[in-house]
Amino acid sequence: MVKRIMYLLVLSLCLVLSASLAFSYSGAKATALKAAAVPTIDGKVSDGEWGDGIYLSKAVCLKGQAKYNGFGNVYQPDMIKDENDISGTIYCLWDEKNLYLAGKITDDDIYLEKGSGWDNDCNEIRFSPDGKAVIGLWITPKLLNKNPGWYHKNDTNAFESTEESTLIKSTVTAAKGYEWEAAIPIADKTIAGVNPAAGRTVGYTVSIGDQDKGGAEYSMPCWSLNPDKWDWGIAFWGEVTFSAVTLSKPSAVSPNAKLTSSWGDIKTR
Ligand SMILES: [Ca+2]
Ligand SMILES: [Ca+2]
Ligand SMILES: [Ca+2]
Repeated sequence: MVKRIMYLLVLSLCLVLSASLAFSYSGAKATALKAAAVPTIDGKVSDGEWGDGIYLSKAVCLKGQAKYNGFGNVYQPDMIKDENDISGTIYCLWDEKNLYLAGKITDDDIYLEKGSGWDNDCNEIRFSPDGKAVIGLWITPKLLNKNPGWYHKNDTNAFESTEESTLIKSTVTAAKGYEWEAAIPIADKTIAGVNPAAGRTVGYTVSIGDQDKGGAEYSMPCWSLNPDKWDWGIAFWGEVTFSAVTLSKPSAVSPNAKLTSSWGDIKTR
């Protein structure tokens, strides 16, 4: 444990010294562990399969009335009732072949009627390799209530599309929530620019889009280390480092990561 803590301290110091990205980051440091065992992409986030993730709920999201966040999204955190309304955990692992992403979301009113990413219940995950270009993924368990899909927009190659994807598997439980898993080949155009590799650091931000009542409501828990500040850089963006440390032992899925930004294991801050 001591060795691990020392490793994290050194890692954190290196990150501070090497920080040169353009966004005014929130100060959040996350580590995405390497997948020793490839997650089974079956649309079920099994205990221990993904390690710990970043937990999002009303308690850790931005407060206040509807706000524009700079990406074209309006956040309405005041409309979130409780953890049953919307909450959940987003996961990230990597290896030489794939970037692995997953989400396990509690939502008491599933809405998947639309053919776009953000008009449905969805998870938003963005990376930025340089603090300028954004690689955005809006992943929904079902497009038009049929199959998993996503809207993705990548500034590094100007690729933008909405489509179903066989890379994503999902499970929807009406009135309770949904979960999804994806293995995205590193060379896939949707994530061009992320280039996960041991020691590489990129910007990231995650949030959950929640449509309820027939799509009439759009509240969005957005993870933030500065929930009282609405500046989109300070509030939303953190840095994630892809680590050579592997997720090698099963660990319980933690709903308590809260403000600790961690993907794959308990890490940092
Ligand atoms: Ca699985
Ligand atoms: Ca809801
Ligand atoms: Ca919903």
